[in-house]
Amino acid sequence: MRSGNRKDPDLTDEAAYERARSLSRRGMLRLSAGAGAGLAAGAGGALTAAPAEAAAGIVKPLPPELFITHGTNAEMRWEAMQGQGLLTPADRFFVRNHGSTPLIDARTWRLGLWGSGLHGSPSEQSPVEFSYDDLLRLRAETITAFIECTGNGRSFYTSQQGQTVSGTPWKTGGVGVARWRGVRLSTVLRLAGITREAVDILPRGLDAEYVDKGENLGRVRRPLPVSKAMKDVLLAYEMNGAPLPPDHGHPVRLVVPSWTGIASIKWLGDIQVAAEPLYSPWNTRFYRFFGPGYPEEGSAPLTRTNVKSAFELPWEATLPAGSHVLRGRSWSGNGRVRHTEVSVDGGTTWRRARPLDRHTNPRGWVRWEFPWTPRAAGQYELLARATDETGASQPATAPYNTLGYLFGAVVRHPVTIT
Ligand SMILES: Nc1nc2c(c(=O)[nH]1)N[C@H]1C(S)=C(S)[C@@H](COP(=O)(O)O)O[C@H]1N2
Ligand SMILES: [Mo]
Repeated sequence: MRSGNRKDPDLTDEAAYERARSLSRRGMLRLSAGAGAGLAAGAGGALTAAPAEAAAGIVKPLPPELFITHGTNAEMRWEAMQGQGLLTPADRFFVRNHGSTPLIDARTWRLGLWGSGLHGSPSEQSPVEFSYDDLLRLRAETITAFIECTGNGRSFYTSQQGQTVSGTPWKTGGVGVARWRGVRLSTVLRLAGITREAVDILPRGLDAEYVDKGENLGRVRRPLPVSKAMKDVLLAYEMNGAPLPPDHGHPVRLVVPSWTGIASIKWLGDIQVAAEPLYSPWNTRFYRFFGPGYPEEGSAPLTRTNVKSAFELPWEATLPAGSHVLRGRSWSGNGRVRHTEVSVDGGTTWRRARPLDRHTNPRGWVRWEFPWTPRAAGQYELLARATDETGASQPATAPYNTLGYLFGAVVRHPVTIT
């Protein structure tokens, strides 16, 4: 146990971490000075930009029957999960890129770890390094986990609630579940010499610096508390049994189970490990709740995702009259999904859907089905509402926040019966 006479809150405790992050903006700016956006010299490796012709900077094909594209991002169409098992195949896994997918050569790539939270405080210029082969030689671990964008469902703030929010107008396809194989981040942090004083890490991607409305915010990076980093985070080099594809972070990405997608930094280049709290625009100006009811500097940084559900149907769907078995999935950053209810009459009556999987993975999703014989041709709205192991459920409306994060309300799926 750490000695109890520190004046600062113990930031290795998740709750204390969240409270401490609700600092004044001035406090954050002061603390973030020096944790700058410089390049990781010594980390990195050969790096070339994806060809400009590649659709929206994404390397893999984006057939319109599998994806809806939004600028540099592509969301999965939910009918693409019809007939699939528990995993989302890589060819239809959503892509959320701040810029273009970089093409990185695993043979010259190095992961660099540095900072005041490591023994000897190695500098950014001479970090503790791991090659791809170094990581392959360490004990491998496999986890099945979803990655979900914090903005998944954002478009429903507008279409269902009439609210204006900024950001990519995702429907519910900004989520996927994969089998990730790699090395535990805790193993690498221990090998690099993490100290008992370390409170935060700052993983940083090798994609291009992110320019937001003319302002260069540096490379994509988001602080992660040591408490989470040491718990269940993976340095992943495989996705669904194959080397990580370029768009999903080749050669190595973080997989931070149950937390908002931004935590799972792709194309990982270096990790700062610090004995003091770290800040970046990705935990100060983005990925917090802003708006009425929130402090000016926003809520604490968002961590776990909320409970959601989706039907494996096109948006919008057209079905012939007769009997159907509707299928869908539910998932939650809080843990296991207990059950899902479906309404075919706009939310007046609800009945439990039948679960398809006996064992539920707290970091994955559950599949369910629901028989439905519509009485007449016409327009319907199908609703699905899941409840997770903490008792959290999906309300009729989601509390507003200006950036449209964590839309957790019931989605009204339009279906026409012909
Ligand atoms: N380096 C880097 N890492 C990143 C991002 C990025 O743009 N650059 N996007 C983040 C966001 S917002 C999400 S939701 C997930 C998406 O992962 P995927 O593209 O593999 O689905 O990656 C995260 N990691
Ligand atoms: Mo995201």
